[in-house]
Order: sequence, then C-alpha cells, then structure tokens
Amino acid sequence: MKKTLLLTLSVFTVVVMQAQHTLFVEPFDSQTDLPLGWTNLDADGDTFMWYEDYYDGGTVLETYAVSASYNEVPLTPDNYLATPQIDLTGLEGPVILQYNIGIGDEEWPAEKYQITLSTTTCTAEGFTNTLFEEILEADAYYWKKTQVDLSAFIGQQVYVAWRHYDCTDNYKLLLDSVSITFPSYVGLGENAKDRVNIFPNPFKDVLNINGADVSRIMISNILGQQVMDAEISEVTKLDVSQLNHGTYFVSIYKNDDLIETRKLVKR
Ligand SMILES: [Ca+2]
Ligand SMILES: [Ca+2]
Repeated sequence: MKKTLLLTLSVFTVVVMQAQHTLFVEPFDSQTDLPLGWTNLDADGDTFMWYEDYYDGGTVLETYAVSASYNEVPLTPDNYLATPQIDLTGLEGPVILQYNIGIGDEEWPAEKYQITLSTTTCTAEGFTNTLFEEILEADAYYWKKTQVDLSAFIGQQVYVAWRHYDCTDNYKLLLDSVSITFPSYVGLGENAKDRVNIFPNPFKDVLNINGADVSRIMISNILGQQVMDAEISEVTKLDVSQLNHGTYFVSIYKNDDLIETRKLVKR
C-alpha cells in the first residue's frame, strides 16, 4: 500500500517538472467584439464573417467566435479568423496549438474548417500551409477539444487561421479557448528560464507579453515620458492602440524589480 502511494507521488513530481510554458492564450471573453489584434477575412466576399457571440445559460456563460453557413438562407462561407503574429523563435518542441471547436446545431453538424498557417502576410493568399482539416459531426456540439502540432514552424513568425469553408446550409461553426504551449526554450540554462517574450516588434494595436513572474510593464516614449504603466500576469495582451507611431522603451518588472528595458517600435 505504501509503495503504491510513493510511486504515485514520484510520477506526479515528474509531471510538475515538465510543466508547459504558455506562449499564447485567447478566451474570446468580450461577448461582443473579436479580440484585438486578430484578423477577420471574408474571402468569399458575401459580407458574412467571423464574429464574437455568447450563450448565457444562467449558471453557464459561454463566449466564443462564430462563423455561419446558414443565416436565414444558406451561405457558402470562406471565412478566415487569424491570430496576431506569433513568435515561434527560440522554442523547443513540441509546440502545441489547442482549441475548442463546436457546432451550433447537432442536427446540422457538417461544418468544414481547416487550420492553416502563414509565415508571410496575414491574407488569404498568405495562408498556404494547411496543417489540419475536418468535417465536424454531431459530437462537436459544445465542444470538441482539438490539438495541432506547430513544431514544424519553430524559428518563424507565424499567423494561425481557422478557415471555415467548403460547406453550406448547416448552421454555425464555433471557436473558443485557443492556447499555444511548449515545454522549454532552446538551451534551457541560467537565463533562458527568465526570458520574457514581447511581440510583435514592430507592433500595432496589441503587445503580447509572456514570461514567468512578470508583474508590471512600464512604457516610455523617446522623450522619457511614461505613457503606460500596467500590472500584468504571466501571459498578457496589452491594448496599445492609443499610442502614437514611434519608438518606445518597454520596461519589464518581475515582483517589483526592474529586469530589463527593451526598445520597440509602433508602426
Ligand atoms: Ca463570407
Ligand atoms: Ca470563451
């Protein structure tokens, strides 16, 4: 009896040691607007695109992104929803994309989508790397957890898109709980575990900040004037849409200690 308990404990310890780092998360929790920094492409040109929606069941609140293949009349969607640019440099694999996919009506399930990736532009033409595709069935009714391996793209800057296409006259495709995780940085040593990822650079409306123990981000302009001071957690998206174009100094604090300052450009 005691031996069994010890074995269980040691297995548990190993699992903790191999904890994953989170590179990117998106819970789609606004209920009304798609998240900042994401790109919504209407490749079929019918003006129907991805949008943010929610279901309030009283005790359960679901928030997600939606693309329809039926809206009073049948639609023939070719709609892309793409992440902000994600920096896959300096990571060790496997880099795993995880998300929840769903359908709006289990009697009309046959939504088709693909996971496609661009290493160039965030346009329909840029998404040339199809990693996964499927036609959903009734078991995707609220929700089907799905994983796709992005490790082949380590070392690159990528956009990941959910493309809803090649289907018609079902109901809705739903997307929620997107995350990208990886086990460690390349050459995990003295400094690697302290590394903080801030991307993209140049940036536009959103700065993604990922790093253990990061507690605060302070941004100053080229004149040394403070323009933002934000308390953050390990994985944060900062809304920097109100900053003017130009050069900024981003100071990173861990537990109230200034760790480093980086120069970034807003375009
Ligand atoms: Ca469309
Ligand atoms: Ca959600």
